[in-house]
Amino acid sequence: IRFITAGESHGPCLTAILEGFPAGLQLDIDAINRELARRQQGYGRGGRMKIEQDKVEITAGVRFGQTLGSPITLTIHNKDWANWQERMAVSGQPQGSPVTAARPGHADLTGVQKYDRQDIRDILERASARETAARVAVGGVAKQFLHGLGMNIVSHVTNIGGAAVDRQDIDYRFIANEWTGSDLNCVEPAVEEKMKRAIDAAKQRGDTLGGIFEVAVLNVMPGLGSHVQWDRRLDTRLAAALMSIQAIKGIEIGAGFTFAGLPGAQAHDEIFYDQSAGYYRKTNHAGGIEGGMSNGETIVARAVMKPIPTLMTPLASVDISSREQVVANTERSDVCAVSAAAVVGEAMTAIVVAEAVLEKFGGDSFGDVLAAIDHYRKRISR
Ligand code: EPS
Repeated sequence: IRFITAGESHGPCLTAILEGFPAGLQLDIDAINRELARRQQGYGRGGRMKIEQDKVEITAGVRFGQTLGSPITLTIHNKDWANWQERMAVSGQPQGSPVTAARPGHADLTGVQKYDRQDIRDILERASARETAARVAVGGVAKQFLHGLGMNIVSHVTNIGGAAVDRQDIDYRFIANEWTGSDLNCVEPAVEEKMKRAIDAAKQRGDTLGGIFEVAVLNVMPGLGSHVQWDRRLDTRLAAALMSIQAIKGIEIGAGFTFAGLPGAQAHDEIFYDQSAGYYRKTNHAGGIEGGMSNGETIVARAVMKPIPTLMTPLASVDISSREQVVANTERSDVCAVSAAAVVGEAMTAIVVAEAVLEKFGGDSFGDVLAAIDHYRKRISR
């Protein structure tokens, strides 16, 4: 499967086209909308989220609730467009004053240099993480496909501005089956309170915060991805997909950077066998991926998000038209969006895993995929 998105943050809509998706999947559009709503939540989001109530409109690839195997087109209308029609008009003369004070940490400066633009808005409109709404819609389709195969994708926030969950024994089944979520998607209420206070303090200073989220995939079959080529490794693709989310600066799989301090005897997950359970491990430092392939354990990846670069107490910068030293542009923005990024992380993970499933098991129809998986499971359990 492949997908691309289009759309500016304050343009009329965001659009995604998803191609290569099998026919015959019963699609629940309300479930996609619930994912979109989850992405909009989170303590520390800005005024924009009060304007938008993201809903997906599907205009291709689905008939009577079922996917057709043809490209699926997903559109999310921007309600805020009503307030930006002149400044974001497709035709006519430029309206409003251009943005010229580049924000450190944003695409602003390099974007205008690269694309030969004089108004930073020409760059920031597309660099904005608003684009991730389209990815969450695509991920909503991928998630339903994986659910149909018995897999589950969850996320939680482990760190915001240094307020961190230190528990190592996160129970992903609890998150998947019982947890109903919270304001910041953090499973420890006491830590979440600290996170909220950190966000409040940052807001008061006109500052922003980043953090870390974790994504897990449960009930994955072994053998997704491959050791035979660099770009077929599941961890390669998962890391790239998570890194592609705006403001993400680092990825870990399983024990990740803590491997640096572990001797081999403690680092690797010993293998056991049981008649009913088959092969299993008692630990999961590998994060469910060995040799670039899923090994049947829960896939665990973490991503760190830098603080949002739009500060209400702005940093030093340069005006791109006068070249004078100024302070950066201030815009209405979020103080912290890590819990939203976690939902985007689930979506990107779902897309990567769905792609790997379709590569391994082929199938133009959902029924073909199920049959191929059934055959494979029987073979590896012999
Ligand atoms: C964003 C700036 C803010 C955020 C936006 C991302 O938007 P605005 O400039 O309209 O206030 O709210 O996020 C979303 C709109 C969204 O849907 O997540 C930015 O500059 O990246």
